[in-house]
Amino acid sequence: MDQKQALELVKPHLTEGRYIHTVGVMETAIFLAEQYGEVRKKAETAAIFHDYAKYRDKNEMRELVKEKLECSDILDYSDELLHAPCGAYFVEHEIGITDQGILTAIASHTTGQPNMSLLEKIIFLADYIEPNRKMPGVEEVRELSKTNLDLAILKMLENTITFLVSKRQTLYPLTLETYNHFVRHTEGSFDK
Ligand code: DGI
Ligand code: FE
Ligand code: FE
Repeated sequence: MDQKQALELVKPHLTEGRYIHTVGVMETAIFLAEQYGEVRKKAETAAIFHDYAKYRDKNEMRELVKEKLECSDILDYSDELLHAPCGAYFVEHEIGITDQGILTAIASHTTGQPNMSLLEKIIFLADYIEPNRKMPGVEEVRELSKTNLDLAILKMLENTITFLVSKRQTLYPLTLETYNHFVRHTEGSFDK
């Protein structure tokens, strides 16, 4: 499947704005793949399909999580979390993508997880820093991404968690475990 075909497959599942975001994630992920030594095509495919389930029916996704996925704890947290693991499932079963590395990168793109692969890190970060994103602090993360993927991810997690706390949202434990991992893992690399 070439890039154009993949984009045509995802397009009907997205709004116009979300499609523009997806193209931004794709371009950013390809750039990061080339910089950090990931296979370009894997980054491209994972990025194109990362938000495949963004607008799926929430009840359909809840049922899928209950019956088929190993993350039923997400049902106690924000519905925003559903589209990542459910997206990986739908992309496998509806699009026919079988590469486990790509499927895992889609599944973990909202919360991250400790010990992410390079591909997972690239998709997690590209989703946050793609050119259409305007959240406060994004520019600092873009700058860090040029030199240190892990520090960029730590800053991004700080921003996301701070944002969620400011909205008094619950924090999914895996989001916090990811944050803890990157704090430990980058210790010593920040100028204090
Ligand atoms: O799908 P996108 O909008 O491109 O981005 P995303 O998949 O990273 O995130 C969707 C939302 O999920 C975003 O607003 C932040 C939120 N989120 C991430 N971790 C948590 C969370 N929301 C809650 N309530 N708890 C979390 O731990
Ligand atoms: Fe998403
Ligand atoms: Fe996204």
